[in-house]
Amino acid sequence: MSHNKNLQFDSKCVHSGINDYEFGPVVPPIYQTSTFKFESAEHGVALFKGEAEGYIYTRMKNPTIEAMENAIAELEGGYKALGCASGMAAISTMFVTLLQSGDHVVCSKSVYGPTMTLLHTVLSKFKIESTFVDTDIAEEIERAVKPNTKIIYVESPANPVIAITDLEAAAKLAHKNKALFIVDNTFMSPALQNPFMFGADIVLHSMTKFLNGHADVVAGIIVVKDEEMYSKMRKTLNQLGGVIDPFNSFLVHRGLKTLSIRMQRHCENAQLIAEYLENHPTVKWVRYPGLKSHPNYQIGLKQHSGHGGMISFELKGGFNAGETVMNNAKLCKLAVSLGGVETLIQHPASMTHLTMGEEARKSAGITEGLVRLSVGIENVKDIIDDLENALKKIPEKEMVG
Ligand code: LCS
Repeated sequence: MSHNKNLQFDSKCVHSGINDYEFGPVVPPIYQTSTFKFESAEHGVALFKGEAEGYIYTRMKNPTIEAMENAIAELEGGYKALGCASGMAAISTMFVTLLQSGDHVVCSKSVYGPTMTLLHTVLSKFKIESTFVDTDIAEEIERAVKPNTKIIYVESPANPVIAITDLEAAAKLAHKNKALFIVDNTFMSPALQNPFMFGADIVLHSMTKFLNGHADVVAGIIVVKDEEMYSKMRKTLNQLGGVIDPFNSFLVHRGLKTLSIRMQRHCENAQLIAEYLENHPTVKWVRYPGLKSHPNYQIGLKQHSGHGGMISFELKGGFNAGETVMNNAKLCKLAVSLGGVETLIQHPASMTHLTMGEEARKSAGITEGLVRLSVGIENVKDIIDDLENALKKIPEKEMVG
């Protein structure tokens, strides 16, 4: 990895994690094998004892997976990374590794629905408590911290309300209370934000999104800062078993090569679309980190180098108007997920954030009329034309609200 250290970020996207392989391929081969042959019984024992370097079984380690993990660790500025079968596998493996019965978690009120549901339903069975607060207000985190708080967990920007948490302030609060600060960096990707620079202890991603970028893989990753954490996390992942497979790793690694230029286009398009929506007569409000109307616009400038591809907005006509737009958009596909090259539109209250329940949604600011756009890399004119056509279909009586 070290020869890439001095490269610029976009060059690292192309070259990180690539080793020398037999026959000299320029990309890592797909080692589509579940298991690896030992040279002898003694060699097998040495591998299991950790006295020899090598591969045993793909759930434990695989060269294709390792190549992708090393690339992402390098892009995030971490020590090592652990490829998981999904973003949720990464999140649950992280929580199970770090928490025990009696511990407490402070989590953003606005997070991907199943992350909140995991804490509420699965981890609560093991007597792990959680408090959900507006982590974009640092005082709220401070008020929620208790002597048994072990983790402060945030998404920034958060899914789906695009709330921005001051990462440096949250990290300081966590460390003052001997808790770990964990950041889900899915919405930004390492091309735009490196939470380790602001004090994060662990960075997670759903690689299903921008890292892979092509809407053809479900995967996740945990990036850690040192060997002690890596080894703890690897042991748990090995027991829980939610590892990524070699083919998906290959696809993610391929996607990474264009991460930098994709993110650049996502940002350019989303900025223009957010400004277009903010000035549209049918739109009540727009949340995008690149709009000065964002309450934490200044904090965003401090911690990310681009404003990303995710926009939320509410129409004056509320849910009914939103439904009209979603049903009439053609280029913007009506689908959940995000971060791919194609523009997607969806309704969090009835889709991605349904399991959170109405009360938790209300408290997180996920209004019934909120529409979420994952802006793709198409020509921005085509995306705006598509939205304009769909917005035109809103009946006159629903234009005001
Ligand atoms: N973290 C964030 C911020 C996410 O947006 C998602 C998925 C996850 C974690 C979980 O990752 P997965 O297991 O799906 O790879 N977000 C989704 C969304 O907003 N729509 O569909 C999935």
